[in-house]
Amino acid sequence: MALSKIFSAPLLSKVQHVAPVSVCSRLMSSGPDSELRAALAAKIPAMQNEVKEFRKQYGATKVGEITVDMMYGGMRGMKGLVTETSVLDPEEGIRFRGYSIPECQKLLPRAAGGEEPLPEGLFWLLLTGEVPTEAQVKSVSKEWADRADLPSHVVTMLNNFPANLHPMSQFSAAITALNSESTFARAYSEGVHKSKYWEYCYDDAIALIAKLPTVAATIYRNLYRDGSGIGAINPDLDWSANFCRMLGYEDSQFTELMRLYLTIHSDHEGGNVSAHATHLVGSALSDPYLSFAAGMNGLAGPLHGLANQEVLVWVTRLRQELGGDVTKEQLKEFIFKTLKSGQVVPGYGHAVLRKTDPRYTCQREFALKHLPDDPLFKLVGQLYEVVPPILMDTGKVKNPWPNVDAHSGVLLQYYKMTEMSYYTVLFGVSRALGVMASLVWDRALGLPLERPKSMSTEGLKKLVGAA
Ligand code: AMX
Repeated sequence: MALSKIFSAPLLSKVQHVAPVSVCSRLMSSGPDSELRAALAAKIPAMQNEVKEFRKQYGATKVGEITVDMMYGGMRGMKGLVTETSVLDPEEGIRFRGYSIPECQKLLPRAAGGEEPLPEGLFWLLLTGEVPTEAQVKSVSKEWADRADLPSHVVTMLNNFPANLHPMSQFSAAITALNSESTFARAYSEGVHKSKYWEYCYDDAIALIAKLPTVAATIYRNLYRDGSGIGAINPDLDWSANFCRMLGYEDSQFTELMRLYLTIHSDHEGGNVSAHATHLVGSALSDPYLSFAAGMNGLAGPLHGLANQEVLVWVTRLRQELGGDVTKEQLKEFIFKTLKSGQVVPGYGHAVLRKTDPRYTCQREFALKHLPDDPLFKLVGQLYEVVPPILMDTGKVKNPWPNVDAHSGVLLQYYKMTEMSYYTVLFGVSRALGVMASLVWDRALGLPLERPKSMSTEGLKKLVGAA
């Protein structure tokens, strides 16, 4: 079936005139009957009140000191943001609303016959702080399936990108162009009261998350499957299952991997580049599509999300140079060569973590269960033994341990998704869950325009009394 036939949704017409708020509320598709929206709405007043009271009492309390090194050093360790959805402990790793990854794997609803959590459940948890029931998760799956269609101009745009345009550029551009659908932008231009911003932000967040797999699968098919159709969305399937089908993967184990993958890449508190960029751009009241596109442009950097592509490129080069069976000594030499040429070892190190990333560990557990004898998985295990001591010996790397990106590509390769330049798009689809949940809360709490103060070196020297 031709793509143009699959996507029959009409473009929203451009609204320039000022309409009353009652018209605005009719713009939203996730109306008050949405279970998740109602659960969120019930949480907001108490949280608004809590923050108001807290600020009233402790607004002037100091939470840390800023050093000159922090200002030049990428603001490491500087506490300057409030993010509700998750907290990253340097020693333990991520907790989503207080729950570790193993706890989420245990507590969040799964698909029938599945063992991994459904990302829909994690989104509910991130947004509301509550572990949802199976029925609640199903209602989210249904809403995302119902809203997965793309406007025709986005399909046309995707179909006309040149094959040499990186998948992340295509992804980000399509997300930007999707802002034709923003009910937030429309409501704002129509003069909606700021106390209602979160409602439109929520509606956009739901629509955006629903549409991301369709965007991502269209990119995949165009680039790697000669533009063969992505097929129709099945309203009875969960978000990940529909995504896998659109990509063209029928293996139920791959779908399980995707459920895990899309859950664990979702959120990593507020300071990472993609989350921070989304939050920053959103603070200008740019709509959620524009804000998320900004986050994706950050995710596309090799020190952040593109590291999952970089790992596979690096490992592939390693195998080409050294062959299949490699000794520890050969690995060491290859790593030294990487470092000597002024490059980083991709997949290792972290700006906050000081231990092995639990997102790495849970992927390793998945591999041990499903692909214990895979040669590439074994190589990843060998690297775990060889890389950290070498990085430690440099004397400057603060965290020599592997991060999430050291493992993800190897699993994808096993299930025959070999196109490594696509991997960051998968990361991006998942990251929407965390940063969109945070953006809704940003608007619910009325967080203002973000605008920290910068200084020149001259001004800073004067401030600290330097000669
Ligand atoms: N290989 C080689 N050198 C590394 C290194 C690595 N994996 N990790 C850190 N270093 C170097 C830094 O480049 C820096 O060198 P410099 O002083 O000469 O500039 C020095 O060690 C100190 O860096 P740091 O304080 O330990 O790390 P950071 O907070 O500045 O950076 C990160 C963190 C992730 C960018 C860095 O560890 C890195 O480049 N890792 C490889 C890329 C990667 O895997 N990124 C993905 C991170 C997870 C994610 O966001 N998806």
